[in-house]
Amino acid sequence: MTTIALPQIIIQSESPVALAVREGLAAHRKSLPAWLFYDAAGSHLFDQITHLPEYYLTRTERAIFAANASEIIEKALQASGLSRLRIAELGAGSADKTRLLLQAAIEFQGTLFYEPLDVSASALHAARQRIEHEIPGVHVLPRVMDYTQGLDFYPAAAGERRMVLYIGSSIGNFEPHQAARILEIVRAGLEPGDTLLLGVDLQKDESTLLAAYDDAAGVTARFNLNMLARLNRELAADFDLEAFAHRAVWNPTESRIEMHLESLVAQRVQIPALDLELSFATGERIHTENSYKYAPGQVEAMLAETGFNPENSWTDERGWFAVWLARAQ
Ligand code: AVI
Repeated sequence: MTTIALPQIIIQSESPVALAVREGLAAHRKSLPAWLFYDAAGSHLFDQITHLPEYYLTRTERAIFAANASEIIEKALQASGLSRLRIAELGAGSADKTRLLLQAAIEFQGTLFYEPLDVSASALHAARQRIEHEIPGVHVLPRVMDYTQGLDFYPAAAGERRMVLYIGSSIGNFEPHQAARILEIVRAGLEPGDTLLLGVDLQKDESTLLAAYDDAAGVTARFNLNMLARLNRELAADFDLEAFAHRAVWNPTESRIEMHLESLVAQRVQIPALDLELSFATGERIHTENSYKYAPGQVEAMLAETGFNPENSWTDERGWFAVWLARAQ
């Protein structure tokens, strides 16, 4: 009897985490993408960051909404010729500050459809339960989606205008060309007259910025180092967290805070799941995040270039953070 040897097909498929780590750490200048921060432990640490005294961003944006939510909703409806809003939110997460806007919209129109979009189904589920419980009249329609790859909203009903929230300065974590691309994606999902509410952290003195990204209690350091802890957990890597230090640096040329993890000694690290051995020199860094700080004119130019008319903006008394209401042209 003849035996026929069948060709062996080996399918190699790496997870998004494995692919990102291989690409970032095998490079000459080592880096890891900022989305790797947000596993369960990292999301919890980020939540702690938002309550730190030095991290002014969340508190300042919330104060802008607390003072101006009704006016924001009124302006979004104005000039639209339509009488009702439906609100979508990109990267909604816990949707905490959003409540102020949802509450204001309910006061105008009694009921509201709210479509939070996020990559985390569990964060969306929790936000839905909380919001429907806390703000009667809001119907939450969660969508699990990576908005950087494209957008797909539920259709608006007749007489409804859409308002998309992109708040928290999330746009600041993208390179300016990627940020513009995201605004183009949002614009493509809107009808003329719909609006975008964009929250952006502004340029300010270096010491305020450095303190916000290197707090005295060390929470941001733990957030940054959690990225290595995550690789230890998920890829069986052997990063020694004591042998790396958190560094926050202001880059004035690019107008951004950079976060890095600096190797404190010459060392080797194994990542068995990737069959990878890395070597680090003393002082060598892994670049983990950029957080761009914009001037108001730059934001308005980017909005105009991507098909929006920046109609109104609100800021705090120190001019540290600003929120734009921009209408799709
Ligand atoms: C989510 N993002 C707007 C934060 C920021 O300020 O860039 C992430 C962060 N990184 C360190 N602290 C907070």
